[in-house]
Amino acid sequence: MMLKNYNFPKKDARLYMSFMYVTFASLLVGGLMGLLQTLSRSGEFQLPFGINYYTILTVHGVILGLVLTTFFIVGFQFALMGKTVGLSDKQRKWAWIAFWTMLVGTIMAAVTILIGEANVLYTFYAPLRAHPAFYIGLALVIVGSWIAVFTNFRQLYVWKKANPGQKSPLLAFMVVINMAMWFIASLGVAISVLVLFIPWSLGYAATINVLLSRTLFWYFGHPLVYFWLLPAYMAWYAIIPKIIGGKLFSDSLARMAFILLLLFSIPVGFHHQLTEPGIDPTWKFIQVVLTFMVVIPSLMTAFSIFATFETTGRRLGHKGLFGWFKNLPWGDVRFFAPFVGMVAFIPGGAGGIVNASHQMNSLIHNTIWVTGHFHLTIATTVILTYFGIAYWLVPHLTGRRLTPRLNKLGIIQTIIWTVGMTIMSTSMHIQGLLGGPRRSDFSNYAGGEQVQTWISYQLAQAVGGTILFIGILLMIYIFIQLAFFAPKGVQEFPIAEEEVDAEPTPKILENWYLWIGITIALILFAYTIPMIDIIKHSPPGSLPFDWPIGRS
Ligand code: HAS
Repeated sequence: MMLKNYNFPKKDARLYMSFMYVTFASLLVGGLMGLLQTLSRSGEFQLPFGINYYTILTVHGVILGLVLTTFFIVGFQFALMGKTVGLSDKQRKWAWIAFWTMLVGTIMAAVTILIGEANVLYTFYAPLRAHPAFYIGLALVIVGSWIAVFTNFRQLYVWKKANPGQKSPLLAFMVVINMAMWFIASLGVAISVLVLFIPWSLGYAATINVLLSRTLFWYFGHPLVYFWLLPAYMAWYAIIPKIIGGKLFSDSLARMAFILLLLFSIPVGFHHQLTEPGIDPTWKFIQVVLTFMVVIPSLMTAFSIFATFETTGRRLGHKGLFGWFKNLPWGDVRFFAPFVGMVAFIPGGAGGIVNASHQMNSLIHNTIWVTGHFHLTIATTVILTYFGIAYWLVPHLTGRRLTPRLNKLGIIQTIIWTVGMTIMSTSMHIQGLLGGPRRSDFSNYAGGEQVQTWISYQLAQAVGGTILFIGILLMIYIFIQLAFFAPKGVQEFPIAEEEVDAEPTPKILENWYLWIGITIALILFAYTIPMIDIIKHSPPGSLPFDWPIGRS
């Protein structure tokens, strides 16, 4: 049974909107920091009041990469669960507890960064050390998200009990996969924060095990990028087909792609550490192979989206080789913004494959190429899809309508974003290939010819960054309109249906014991021996406990 045709009760809508308010407030703050950064790196502008470059870089990364994403994802996923399997009073209470825990944690971390006590960037690599409140704040954000995880699990469980033998709604299944991945992955960062960083920042431990902390971070850090991506895939698989007037391409294929992402997204963290000493090259190689496995579900996604576009267009009667393409709803921002996101993922994904290719990684690692890569993936593919979702989700929650004027502004916003990001990300990729380092502001230092060449690319990035900031202001305007001022009305919550003659989905795809079991087995295979090695060879005093095997 699907509950999608009922409108959310006010109590539920208020909950989901609270997550959206934090999302768009974060967009404004984080975006402003991005603008300041690109201006500062252009060499044409000095940061006012002696503000430290690393303070704004940390605010930018933490607020956009960790806060905006997590609040949007948790809020959107709660809305999807509410729509497909329902939300009880008790579950709503837990969802609010999740929200407030995450918000308190965010405020704690944000304050420490803003007062300059946590210039440690969003990866908070040791031996950079922040105020303990920064790590405690991050731990609270994670704990809050875990409350959301178990509430979502419970929502599906209760629905299953009430609907014995029925397959779960596709979107609810996808949410549970994403939350299972998030929970398993965030255990790594939680251990690192609780066992290594907090005791060290409080002064209880004299030193910290740098390699162990980085390894635990990247055990979490790569699935983190899929935690951002999967809600976009939810929209591509199960929402966009409805918007373009079509049906689900294949329920089974969509579930299989999500399962593969769960299996292969975690045991691959070493591809961020390919240049690091202390990890046996054999294990790096194994994780590179697993990284290539995680590309497969994205290729499946590309295939099935193309197929959805074509079959829908042909069914609607559009003739010729490309008639189906020409007649896609280009004027509908709910489709147009995510579509541009999909196109950006073609070079974004190709760049990821370059990064993952062991030898090529040594060319681009720690260069601004990597920054270019993630501005295409998270800051274009994912964010434009989130915007595409917000255009219908926000008015649906506030009982308003996406008017033709706001729709047009959304199209303009998407074009501004595309232009700004093309300039900024392309120049980052080129500067990276010329060896330009990431995370450094050398624009005020005299340098040779090479530094001058890098700075000329940074000037282009400032132009792109300024255009993007205009895009952010426009998006905030549209959000405020949709939240408070657009005319009252009914906005559809689009969920695609299956073909009437669709093949039944194999039951095995919902065998959670099997998939979680394989996930854990793969993680144990990819991490156990290298972790034992790392701990066994750690420097004296760098661990808060005695290691029974003894150091060599
Ligand atoms: Fe990545 C670094 C490898 C995907 C984000 N990545 C990063 C960092 C971030 C990030 C934030 O192996 C920096 C971390 C830091 O601060 O150090 N990445 C990959 C690989 C993939 C990948 C193999 N990354 C992402 C996604 C991200 C993201 C997604 C965010 C959401 N990445 C790396 C590696 C590094 C890295 C190394 C470390 C580099 C270093 O040395 O530091 C793959 O998942 C990509 C697979 C994707 C595809 C594309 C499929 C295309 C689709 C679109 C279809 C379009 C249609 C429309 C249908 C194969 C699905 C078309 C219509 C038309 C008409 C054209």
